[in-house]
Amino acid sequence: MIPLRTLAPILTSATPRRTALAAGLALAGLALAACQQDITTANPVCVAAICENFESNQLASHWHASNSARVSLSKEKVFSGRQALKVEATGAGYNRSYLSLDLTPENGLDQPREIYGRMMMYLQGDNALGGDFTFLQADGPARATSGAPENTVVNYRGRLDGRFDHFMGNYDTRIDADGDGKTEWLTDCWQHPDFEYSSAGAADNVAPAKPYLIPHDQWACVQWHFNADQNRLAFWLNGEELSALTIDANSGGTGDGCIDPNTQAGVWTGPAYFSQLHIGAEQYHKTTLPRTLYIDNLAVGSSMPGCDADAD
Ligand SMILES: [Ca+2]
Ligand SMILES: [Ca+2]
Repeated sequence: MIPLRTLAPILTSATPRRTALAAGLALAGLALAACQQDITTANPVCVAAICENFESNQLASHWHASNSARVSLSKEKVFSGRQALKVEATGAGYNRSYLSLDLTPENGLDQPREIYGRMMMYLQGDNALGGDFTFLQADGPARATSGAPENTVVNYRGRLDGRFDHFMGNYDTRIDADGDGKTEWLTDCWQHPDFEYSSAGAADNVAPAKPYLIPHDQWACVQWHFNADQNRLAFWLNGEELSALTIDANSGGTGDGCIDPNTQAGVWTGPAYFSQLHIGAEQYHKTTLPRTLYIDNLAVGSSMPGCDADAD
């Protein structure tokens, strides 16, 4: 088997360069155009532990697609090269269209307790505001000290909230030993930017600040930092830190709320380590509509891959 990192030679990685990012994103049109023109001549080397640009003829065997019909390589939209990952969420209740990777030494990371990541994401505008979904998840086994039952899986998630299609953080814990479809260790916590929403009508609605809105019909750079030891989640969108979403010691380890705030006292307790990474779409609610997104240029490692790394 060819190691994944050798399949994706066009990515580069860099420590965070906020100024460079901001400048690069101010020139996003230029950068995107440059990337979409001809990457075959680009020759930067991806130095992140995990890199994937989706250019191979088929998904490498270490990637596990939850369903090959809705998680596929596509030439319809690309950020780099000739292909990207196409994800089609069906709407109308729970469905999962994930591409998953075990975080093992063979795949570039050995059960890390801290990961940084970057991916380019293109959310189609069709069915905008059509319910929420997770597009990024890292998970692993609960720490024994959390009090969670054995075999509980802890999920750190980057998620879209369909009220404004804005970025939100989500924490969940899953154990269903009795097989009734319900977790026996319920948390399901959320963290949002400021907004006002009334189901009575849009007139009173106040959307989150623009940096928190996930753009439609264009590529956006999503970055994240998860630290299990520090109970930390942090996100960036198009190079801007989404500081209102950060969960860490400064936030008291908690977010805006949880379905059951008593479990773990609402603290987003990290897993013992991250054992899997998932990208794609997972929807939950009956009212969700079908959504299509594309993902390209994934990089994950022990330092932050930049948004502008591929703009040459
Ligand atoms: Ca590509
Ligand atoms: Ca159960």
